[in-house]
Amino acid sequence: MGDNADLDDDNDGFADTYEMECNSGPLNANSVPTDSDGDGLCDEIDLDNTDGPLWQYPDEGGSTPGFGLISALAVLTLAALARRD
Ligand SMILES: [Ca+2]
Ligand SMILES: [Ca+2]
Ligand SMILES: [Ca+2]
Ligand SMILES: [Ca+2]
Repeated sequence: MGDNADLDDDNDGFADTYEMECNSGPLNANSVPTDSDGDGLCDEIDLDNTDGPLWQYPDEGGSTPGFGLISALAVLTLAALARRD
């Protein structure tokens, strides 16, 4: 497969686009993204590098039960705060 069509040019298991986002080398199999908390997202795009492998924010591509409720409450809180001004 040519490099243009290959999503993982160095075959280290991380896609080229992901490696670029994570500041690791997409053409160097020895250069892989750093994932401090092991949740599958490299530190560069992980919103919290210390929250452990079982937690991913929805923004990180995972799904977290209950987050919909939390975010709804956050929106309501922000709206309430905004109205106070
Ligand atoms: Ca790669
Ligand atoms: Ca690499
Ligand atoms: Ca991580
Ligand atoms: Ca994380």
